[in-house]
Amino acid sequence: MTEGSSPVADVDAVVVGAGFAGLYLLHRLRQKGFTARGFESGGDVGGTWYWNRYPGCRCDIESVQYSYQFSDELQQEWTWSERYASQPELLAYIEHVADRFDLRRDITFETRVASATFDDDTHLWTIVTTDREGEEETVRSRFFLLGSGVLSTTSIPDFPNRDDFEGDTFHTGRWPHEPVDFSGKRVGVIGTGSSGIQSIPLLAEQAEHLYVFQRTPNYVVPARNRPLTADEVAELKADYAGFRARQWERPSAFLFPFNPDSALSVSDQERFEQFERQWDIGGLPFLGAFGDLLLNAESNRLVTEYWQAKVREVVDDPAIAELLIPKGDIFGGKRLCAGTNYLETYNRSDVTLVDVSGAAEGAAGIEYFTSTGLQAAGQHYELDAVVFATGFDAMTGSVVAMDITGPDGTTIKQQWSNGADTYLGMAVHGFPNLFNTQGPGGPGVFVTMVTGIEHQSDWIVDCMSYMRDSGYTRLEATAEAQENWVNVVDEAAAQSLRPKSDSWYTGANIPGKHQKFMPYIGGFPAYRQHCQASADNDYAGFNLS
Ligand code: NA7
Repeated sequence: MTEGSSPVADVDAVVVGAGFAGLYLLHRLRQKGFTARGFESGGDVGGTWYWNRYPGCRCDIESVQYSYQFSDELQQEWTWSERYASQPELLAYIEHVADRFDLRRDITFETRVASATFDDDTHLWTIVTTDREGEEETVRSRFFLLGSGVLSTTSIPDFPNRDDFEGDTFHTGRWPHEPVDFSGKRVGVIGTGSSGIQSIPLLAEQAEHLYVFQRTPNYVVPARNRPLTADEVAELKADYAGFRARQWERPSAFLFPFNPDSALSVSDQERFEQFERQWDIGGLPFLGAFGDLLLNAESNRLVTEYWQAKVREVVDDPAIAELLIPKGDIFGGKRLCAGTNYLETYNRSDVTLVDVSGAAEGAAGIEYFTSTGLQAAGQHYELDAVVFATGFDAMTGSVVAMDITGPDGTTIKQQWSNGADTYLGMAVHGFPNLFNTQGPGGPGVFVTMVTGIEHQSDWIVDCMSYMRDSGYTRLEATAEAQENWVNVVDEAAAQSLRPKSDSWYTGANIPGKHQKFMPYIGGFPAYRQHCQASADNDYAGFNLS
């Protein structure tokens, strides 16, 4: 730029992240003739599946559904080997997509977006990135598109003296690329969410002794992962389009046996048999046993009762079984966990479950670390390694980590400190020409992620095309449209029992974070209608200029 001239855009869009969302955005932008640059802090594509390499890591949604559908050639040439793909297979798939559509050439790896500032004179974002060596680059872009991840900003609680520990430490969401050998080691795992539940059985197989420090037990059902048969794959590939169409009509964009009846509408015996059928299917589809498990407190109590009996059946020691049963929490309020040999692992003599809830008399949870282990519930545990399976600053963490400043000087971090309000889950009043994917106010994790990503990305790039065709250079969600959308999101949440649970959906897992149930849970078909209605009405809810 020469002095005095107004800056020009380097690209039409900057895309943050090279996971499922970032990659598809880049592909779609290219298809529609937009120029784009992607920035990714990791060393390669993959997002969640690049970072989460812990033992046992796999998807809890069936792979044939948790995959792209924009290209039938891709669907036909890729064959999933298991019902729930493991992390290596998912990563191989994403790498294949990146190669097949030549997406890496637009992406700068090992580079973070540090800041983005919108200039209201030029209608451009000035984006500053920092690479691993601290080198900065500035890019001017018309649009700023975020695919930075729902569960990508790891969280490790601030345990006293944590740095004193001289053994090895790991976070499940930042697992090393080299294999880690825990043989002969005393290993502590902190956290019993999905990541803990997937990794604990495999860590137990390796470690000399495994100590699981559990603050809150979680509901877990058997995943029942298995290889896909050749017949299943052939049947799917013969009508992938029909399968996808049916998927799109489900509230979660996830096909599984679903019984719409109330759990209260059948006899005790019929209810038990239905729970048994769904238990045998395994995984998250267990929640499809009855239509009102998450709507009606009595139905939820009945499924909880069924589940508790299963725990007592599987776990040999009655005292351990009681510790593994959540006290008073909604069944499925937190994301239901799908495990393999999880409960059974507590029958091993080389696994100790330590209650760090602080509930026992005189106990105070994890008190502090020492050079050789940690002090918890009044006792010192000597450890060689600690695995933090302590989760993420979900949904907003990766967005507020960037210094994103709107035209009035407000940062998105400041604006979201009292609640992450959005319009349609993609736009934020005060932040023109910015679109987020899978963020607060969107269906996010309540629809099959990859399907939701494709839908939002298509909508975003269509909106950009509309602006290009109409000569608009600035778009901003109106305050009124955003307020109305927040009400739609809140009303949908109010129908469900889920917000009653403290979870990462509500921000409760991060001390000091504003607490509110963030996702839109009105269902994928309803969400698509809302998005379509805006598009059909010249992007109603936005000011365009
Ligand atoms: P989660 O589900 O947020 O689980 C984190 C776990 O870490 C959970 O058991 C927490 O207990 C525990 N935790 C957090 N802080 C502490 C402290 N201070 N002391 C003891 N224990 C603690 O994260 P995941 O990675 O397992 O799963 C996230 C999502 O990824 C999952 O839902 C799937 O969608 C995929 P708490 O319940 O807070 O008492």
